[in-house]
Amino acid sequence: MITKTEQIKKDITTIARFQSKKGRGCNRFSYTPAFRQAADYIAEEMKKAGLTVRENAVGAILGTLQGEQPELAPVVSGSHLDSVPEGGNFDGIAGICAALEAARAFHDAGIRPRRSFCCIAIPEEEGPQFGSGLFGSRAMCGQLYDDEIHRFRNAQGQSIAEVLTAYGKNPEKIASEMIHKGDWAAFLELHIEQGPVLDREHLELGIVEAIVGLKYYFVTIKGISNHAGATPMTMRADTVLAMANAVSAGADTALTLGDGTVFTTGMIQTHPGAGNIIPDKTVFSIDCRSRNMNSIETVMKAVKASLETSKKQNSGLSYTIEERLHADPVEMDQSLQSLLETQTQLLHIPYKRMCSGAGHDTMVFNHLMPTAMIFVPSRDGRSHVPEEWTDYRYIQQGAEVLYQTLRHLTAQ
Ligand code: HGY
Ligand code: MN
Ligand code: MN
Repeated sequence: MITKTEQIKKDITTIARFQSKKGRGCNRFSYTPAFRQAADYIAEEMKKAGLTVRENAVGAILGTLQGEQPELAPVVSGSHLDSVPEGGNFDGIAGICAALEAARAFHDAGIRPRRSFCCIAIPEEEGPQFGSGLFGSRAMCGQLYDDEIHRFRNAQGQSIAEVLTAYGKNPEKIASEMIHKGDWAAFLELHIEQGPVLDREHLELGIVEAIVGLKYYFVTIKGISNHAGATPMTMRADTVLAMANAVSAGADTALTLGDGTVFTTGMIQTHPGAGNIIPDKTVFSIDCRSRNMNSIETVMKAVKASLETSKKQNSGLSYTIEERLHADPVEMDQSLQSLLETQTQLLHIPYKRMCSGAGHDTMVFNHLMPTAMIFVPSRDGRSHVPEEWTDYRYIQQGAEVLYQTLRHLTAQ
């Protein structure tokens, strides 16, 4: 094996030190000073591995090992550098470090590939900061919503454009730097599974066949605030009650479909937010995912029907639903999967082909090029929590499969 576990461990534990705020788990939010430190560390390591490094208009770090025929489209590998609040140290980072270790392997072996190899660290994949997700890759692929960089704002009310500018970027350059079909030959991403499958089946690697589709919404319900004690139940326009009915309708429908569709409400804001005041405004998130987009439509129909019923039963209530992220389900490239499988078998790594329930930047790049993903096990299937853990040995094995596959692809 060329790739080194100790080096991967050093990279991951070093990057884990860069935190945007104190608290449980990993808190590294795009475009904060901690994010800058992590980006600078990765850029330095890329340079040491002989890569030419640049940073693009959305703050992605791209390190390129120039091939003998630089006119050929590069093969790209990497993942995201940001974390969820109170997340883990492996989500995204494992994929960046695996791609970085592959670059070191090329360098240490003195290999100049025919086609360039590019290692990338992508910003703002997670989404909680600006209430969306996959921002870095969507910006690079021209998949932003109209005026998203000015409309989507953080908890301090700052737009993405304002935060990017404060980070030293020029958001107006995003459009001119977009990648198009043919610009990259392929995108491969190593990522922790974030679910229980590999861990439960004592396997050490997953070859992803497909990534589920997802829709993300903010629902705003407006009602009438009043005294919690003196207002009879029959005289209320209680926005939390309407939310509770809508969330139950969505979750019950997902469960009843029984096709793996999932429904989550992870963000709830009430106004004015005092325990003895009936809230006159509730904003909550809906994250719905499925391999079958019709199932997501069915779930959202049930949510809307519930909100309509609440509104009919109570003229004091009104609501709006805003779409914040849409990503179609995608299939991974068959020939890339076969290449990964061959390398995995050559290394005698116990593996299986599987579907990803989590979303990834790969699903964005998939619209413009062949893509593939390598999964490594999540202990106890946990992720997006401080307990997130993946043995470094598994990441190194995955990095070796990635490297051998990149060797093959960059020789074509
Ligand atoms: O939510 C997701 O699936 C990813 O972790 N952003
Ligand atoms: Mn991730
Ligand atoms: Mn994540």
